[in-house]
Order: sequence, then structure tokens, then C-alpha cells
Amino acid sequence: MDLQARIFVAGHRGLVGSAIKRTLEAQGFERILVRDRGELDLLNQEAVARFFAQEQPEYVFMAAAKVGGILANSQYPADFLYQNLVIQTNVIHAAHLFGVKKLLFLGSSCIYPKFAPQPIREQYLLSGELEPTNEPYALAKIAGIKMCEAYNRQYGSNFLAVMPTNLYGPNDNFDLESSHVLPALLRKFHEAAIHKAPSVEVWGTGKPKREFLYVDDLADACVYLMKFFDQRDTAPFVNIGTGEDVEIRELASLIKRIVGYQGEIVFRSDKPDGTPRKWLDVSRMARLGWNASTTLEAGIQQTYDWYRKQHLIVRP
Ligand code: GFB
Repeated sequence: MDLQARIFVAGHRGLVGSAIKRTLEAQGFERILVRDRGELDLLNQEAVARFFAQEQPEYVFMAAAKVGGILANSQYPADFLYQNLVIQTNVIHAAHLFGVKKLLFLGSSCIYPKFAPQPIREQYLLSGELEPTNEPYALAKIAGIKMCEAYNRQYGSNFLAVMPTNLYGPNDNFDLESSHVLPALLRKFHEAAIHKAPSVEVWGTGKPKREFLYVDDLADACVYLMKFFDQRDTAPFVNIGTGEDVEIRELASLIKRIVGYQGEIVFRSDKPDGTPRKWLDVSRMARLGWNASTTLEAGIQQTYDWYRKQHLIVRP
């Protein structure tokens, strides 16, 4: 992938797409193609094909998706299934029709069975039942992985798929209803500190474990794979994580300390816990020469700095 390559970053406003764009820019890539939702509706097959015909992208990072936390996934199962299936189908198929050299599809660690052995190896895909809170999203992502595999097999395409663990960082969604746990807790502790609230609510029992990867590390891994690996080398897909997970209660304590909040933490066990653990085996990616570099504490601190800058709020 030379610095003049035409690279389409689908979903460049989102958490992952914006980090990939930042990383590509920092590495000197000059022809990064992006389109806002108003300019290109990825749900529209004809519009997607027209865009590929006009712009002839050579490389595609498929980071556009309908995403959300445990509550949003439970409330909008149809949207998560429909939108992800259609968006990814349109982009992957257009990449095939218009001769894209390489495409990288973003999956998610929730594609693995709810009770998969830990740490989760890539070959555990489709070996058991999914976690019900995000089954529709997971099914769409599994279809995306299988679509990449099928196009590689039938047409000799070079489509890669990566399975990142739970992500966080700048440009995340901080809406308390639809976001993931890390941005939600950053915001809750921050606001509680400002308003000197006596306690902060954390959903569930606090016992589930999650592995959190700073999004700039993920972007670095994606660009690394796009530059140096083909689907033959990474086949069929690869986990990306830190290799370490934490209990939600430990995460809450860490965020509380970073924000400087003095009050109590209250666990709302009437809210869902979701899957008990999804700890990724990242040895395949390590063998490919890549490891995460940002510690959880440093990543949360950077995300918190970004959040406060966005909201022009002084430190409590
Ligand atoms: O991040 P999260 O929404 O997604 O929740 P999942 C992780 C854990 O944090 C759950 C708990 O056990 C939640 O109950 N939690 C505690 C909270 N407080 C909060 C809070 O204020 N907000 C949120 N959101 N959670 C998602 C999937 O699952 O993971 C998606 O639904 C996707 O499909 C994503 O795969 C990576 O890790 O449970």
C-alpha cells in the first residue's frame, strides 16, 4: 500500500473509522477517501456502487456499522441486524465488483459463543450458542466474516477480517442509554464529581469481565495488517486485543480514581450483565508481529482528556 493509494475509510466519523483515518494521515497516506452519511448512504446499494465506480478505491477499511452497548442491542435488535447486514453486504460486494485490492472488515468479539473456553481462540467461532443480548449484531458480523471468506474462496479476493475486543477512545458515543460501559462510566463519574452526587450507578453485578483496547491501538493493528498481510497469511480472521481483562467493578474503581470522584459506587443488579467473560486469545496477532501498547489507565486518561476538551468542561 503506497502513500498514493486510494483508501476508502467507511465510517470515518465513528470511533474506529476516525482512529483509522488519524493513523493513515499520521503515516503520510495522501489519498484517503471519506464520505459523510449525507453524501453517501451505505444502506443504498446503487449509491455505494456509484461511489466505487467513480472513486475506484484500491483499499477499503470497512468500519461503518450500527453499534451500541448492551441496552441498545437489546432494544433495537432489528436495526442492528438489518443495518449491519445491508451496509456490509453493499460495501463488500462493491469491493468485489470494482476490483478492490484489499478490504479489511471489522468484526467484534461478541461473535463468539457465550460460554466459549477462555481465552477465546479464533477457531471457536460457531461452536456454541451466542449471548442473547447481542445475538442479532453478532449474527450480522458473522455473516460479514463469512462473506469475506466466501469471496476469497470463490473469486480469489483479498478480504481480511479482524475481531477486536471491546474498544474505547476519542469519538466514542457517550450517550448513557446507547453507549458501551467505558464511555458511560467516564461520563457518569465525571458528572457525579461536578455535581457532588453521593453515588454512581453501575449496571449489573460488577462481576462480568471485559477486555478493553484503546482504539488507536486497534487502528495501528488494522493499518499494519492492511500493509503487510494478505488473507492467505492471516486466514481466516484474527483476534485483536490486549490479552488482559478486568472485572467491571475494577473498571469502575479505576475510572473513579482517574476522574477524582469521592462518592460511592452502587451496583444495579436489575440491569443485565451480558456475557460473563470474553477474553480473547491474541497469540495469532502476536505471531504476526503486533501487540497492543496502551495500558488501560493511560488509554482511559487520554479518553477522559479528549472528553473534557470536547465538552469544554474544566476538571472537577
Ligand atoms: O459495554 P457493554 O454495554 O457491552 O457492557 P457488552 C459491558 C458490561 O458493563 C455489562 C456493564 O456487564 C454491563 O452491564 N455496565 C455497567 C454498563 N454499567 C454500565 C453502563 O452504565 N453502561 C453500559 N453500557 N454497561 C456489547 C455488545 O456487549 O459489546 C455489542 O452489546 C458489542 O454487541 C460490544 O459486541 C463490544 O460487552 O456486554
